Amino acid sequence: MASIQDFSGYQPTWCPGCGDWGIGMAIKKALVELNYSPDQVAVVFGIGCSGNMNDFLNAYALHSLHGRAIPNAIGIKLANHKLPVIAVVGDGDCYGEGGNHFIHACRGNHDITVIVHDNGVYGLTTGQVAPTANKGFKSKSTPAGIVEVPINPLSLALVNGASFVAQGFAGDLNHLISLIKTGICHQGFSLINVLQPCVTFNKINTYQYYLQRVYKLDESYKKDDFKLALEKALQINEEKFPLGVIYEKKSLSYHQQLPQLKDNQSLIDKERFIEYDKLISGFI
Ligand SMILES: Cc1ncc(C[n+]2csc(CCOP(=O)(O)OP(=O)(O)O)c2C)c(N)n1
Ligand code: SF4
Ligand SMILES: [Mg+2]
Repeated sequence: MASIQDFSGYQPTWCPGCGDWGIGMAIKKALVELNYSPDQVAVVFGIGCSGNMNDFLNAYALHSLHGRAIPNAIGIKLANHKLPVIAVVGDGDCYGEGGNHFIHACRGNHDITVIVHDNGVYGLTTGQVAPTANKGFKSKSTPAGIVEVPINPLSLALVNGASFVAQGFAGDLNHLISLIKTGICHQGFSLINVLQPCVTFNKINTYQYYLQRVYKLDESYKKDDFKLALEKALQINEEKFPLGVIYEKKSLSYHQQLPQLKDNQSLIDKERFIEYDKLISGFI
């Protein structure tokens, strides 16, 4: 069985106290507890402090372009659908620059797990405003306060057809590990939006801020009730943050409906894809 050490790459360079430390550890622990070894999972990273985890996590990894982690993750999944595929992204990356990809991954029910570091800022580029920041948030790029209203990631995913929507907190490791494990095991698109304090550039959404506003959904919560899920998602707008699986439904994922994969043989194992030169010879 693999250990945390097997999944560990270089020593992280995140600021001391950053929520990314908790998320990084939660991902490693979830993979260990699911009994994977580093060669049995693919992880695609966006660009950002979140994306820097590419160097700190040992697995089959791809450090993609800013905003383009999701289409790369989908490509990997379609080529080798038996491999669990995770995308680790920032809120700027996923809901800003790559917002279009996020919407289409939800409606396609692509079987990937998207873990978003929701910190309200562009951390790596030193604190410009991200689309999850509250209206009026002052940053280097919005010295007078941001004019737009924030994106609500949970409701965005829900109304676009995501079959698994969850929210975690970087300050609650055990709960986050369990959410990540459930998300990876879910068949279809899974979003785990993680509230992540950026201790350097966001002095509003701190650990204290979240500790006063998060609450856990209890056992009696009905995860398959879409209207209730939407209600919970909209609570974010009132600065109340439900933690847990907000919505979960069973439905066929994208690759399960592809005629090319009906025989369940991975594309990379099919004869015509092995002879790649032959495949492209007609185009050159
Ligand atoms: C196409 C493109 N645009 C802009 C950048 C510059 N850039 C790098 S990281 C980043 C912001 C990252 O913010 P976020 O996705 O929220 O991640 P965080 O650093 O907060 O984890 C930007 C704008 C880039 N690398 N590529
Ligand atoms: S800048 Fe913010 S998000 Fe980036 S490592 Fe530092 S605390 Fe974390
Ligand atoms: Mg960010």
